[in-house]
Amino acid sequence: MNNVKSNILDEINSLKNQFNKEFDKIINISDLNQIRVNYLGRKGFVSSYFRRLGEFSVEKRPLIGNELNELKKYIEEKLKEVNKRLIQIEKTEKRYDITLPGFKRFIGKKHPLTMIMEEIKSIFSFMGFEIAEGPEIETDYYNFEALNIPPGHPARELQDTFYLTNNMLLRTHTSPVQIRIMEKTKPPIRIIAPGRVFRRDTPDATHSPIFMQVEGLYVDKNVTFAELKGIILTFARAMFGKDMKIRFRSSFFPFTEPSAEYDFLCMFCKGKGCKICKGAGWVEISGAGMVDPEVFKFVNIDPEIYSGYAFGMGVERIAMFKYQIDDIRTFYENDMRFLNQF
Ligand code: 2NM
Repeated sequence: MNNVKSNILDEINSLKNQFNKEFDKIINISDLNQIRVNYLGRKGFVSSYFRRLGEFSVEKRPLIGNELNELKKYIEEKLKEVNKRLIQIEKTEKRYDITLPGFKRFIGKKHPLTMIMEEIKSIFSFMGFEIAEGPEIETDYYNFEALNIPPGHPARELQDTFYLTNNMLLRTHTSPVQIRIMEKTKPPIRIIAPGRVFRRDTPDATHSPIFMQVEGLYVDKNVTFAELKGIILTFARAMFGKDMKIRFRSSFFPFTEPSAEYDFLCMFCKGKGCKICKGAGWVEISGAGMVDPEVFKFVNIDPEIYSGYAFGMGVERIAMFKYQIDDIRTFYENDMRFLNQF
């Protein structure tokens, strides 16, 4: 009898070991269900031992019954726990197909014109210029009249300007910003006016009806043309290198007197003459001059006390020289093959 008892207890123990081995191999819900049926089902291992209880004496039955109940509880607990984990995994796999390739993320970067604009602003900020902004929709007064461009002047013509009404237009330069600042500020004034400007031009490799400008203005007592040349030269060297040279040619603007157009030494051939500068050794940048006393009268600055210089530059043009781009239109096409190069 003792023998029988110890045998059945050994058998129950080895059944537990067998269960543990099979339990470790469960990888999905169907494995789990199979094991549940094999061990806990009506015809399963545990039930078959319960059915054999009658073979043992009344005194032994509680001990064996207790062992079997413990084993049943043990198996139930372990299966419940793995069931929970498997359900969680199946839910996740339904939401995400982990076999798909990942999404490639673009790392954004600044547009080349933004980078050049920031560089220009930074160079002039370093030289003590404040940054001033104003509206892109302007009145005839600020865009033309206060700049000494009277009615009938060719610069006002319908071909050159986008008019919204008789009196309202898209600014053709950022000079109106300078007028607005001079109206309400007592000199010294030292500003740059960066921004978008508009002209009725047919697009080609060097023209765009929308482009960007930076204009500079310095008004104080005893401001001279020599300082203007100094600031332009300092800018040229900061932008294109310390061996850069500049050249002024006399010119005319209604809002400056005297006026000049200024050139930079060709960055590509260093003055020797090449295709970019068409053999000249110089590339034209923009215009500059001493603020005309007529303009000062519009903004109530006394030209007997103050003088000032002003200059302009096209941002696209500077960027085209810096990056060797031969067509202004490529800046606005948003072609990633172009933009990714910078
Ligand atoms: C240029 C060339 C020369 C200019 C003049 C003024 C103002 F408001 F002071 F009169 N602002 N900008 C100026 C002068 C702009 O761009 C080609």
